[in-house]
Order: sequence, then C-alpha cells, then structure tokens
Amino acid sequence: MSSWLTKISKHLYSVFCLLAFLVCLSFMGATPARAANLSGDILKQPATEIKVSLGNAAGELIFEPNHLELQAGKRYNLHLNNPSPVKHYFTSKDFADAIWTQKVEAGNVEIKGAIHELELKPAAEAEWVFVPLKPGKYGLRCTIAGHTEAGMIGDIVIK
Ligand SMILES: [Cu+2]
Repeated sequence: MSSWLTKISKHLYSVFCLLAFLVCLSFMGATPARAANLSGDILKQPATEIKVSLGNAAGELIFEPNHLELQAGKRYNLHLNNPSPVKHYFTSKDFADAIWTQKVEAGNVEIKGAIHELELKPAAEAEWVFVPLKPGKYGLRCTIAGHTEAGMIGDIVIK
C-alpha cells in the first residue's frame, strides 16, 4: 500500500518537474516578450528614418547604400524601395534574428512579427520598423540568381 503511494507520488513529482522545466524554457526563449517590455519606452520615441534602394534606375545590381550602422535599443524605420526594372530581395537572415520587428508596412498591409526576407517587385516600397537587439556585423544580399555575384551585397552593423 505504501509503496503504491510512493510510486504515485514519485510519478507526480516527475510530471511536476517536467512542467516547471517547460515553464522555465518558455520564459528563457521569450526574446519578443523581453523586447516588448523594453519597447514600452522605445515605442514612444520617433523612429530613426533610413532609406535603402534595391538596385537603381540604371539597372545596376547594387544596394544603395550597401552599409548600415545601427544602434542596439533604438527604434528604426527602414524604407526600402526598388527603382529598378527587375525584382530584388532584401535578405539578411542573421540580421533578422538579431532584431525585434515591430511591423512591416507595404501597400495597405501591415504585418506584425518576425520577418526574414522581403521581395520587392519593380517600383515597390516597404517600411520595416524594428529595434536592433544583438550587436554584430551581418551580411546582406539579394538572392536572385546572379545578383549577389554581380555585387548586390552589403552589410549591416549593430553597435
Ligand atoms: Cu537583386
């Protein structure tokens, strides 16, 4: 009888430990929640405006500018536009992992939450509002076949 009770209580105890562990994990992995706390004040600040063109009217395969320096903890509004005759990508996966995205606005659509890559068709514009979190140097490129090789690369530094 008592060994039966012991078995049950041991089982309950291990279930409890597992649950506690999972709760801890969910708090530890909660970068967006941490950023949201941090952003309470940041969201009241006006965003620093930055402009980046994907290609240019002459059809050159470049980012203009191809180097950005940002400060961790500040709020930015990155205006992307494509003045060129072909579509381009703004791809910087590691950078996207190092920031907290508030929203991306394009046309009449506003997208909230994590974004990893944007495709801009000719004449397209998009605004990406975010807060850099993790300092580092991150590569930027356009993933259309041949564009990276032709010079459509850059870097984004978070200080
Ligand atoms: Cu391109």
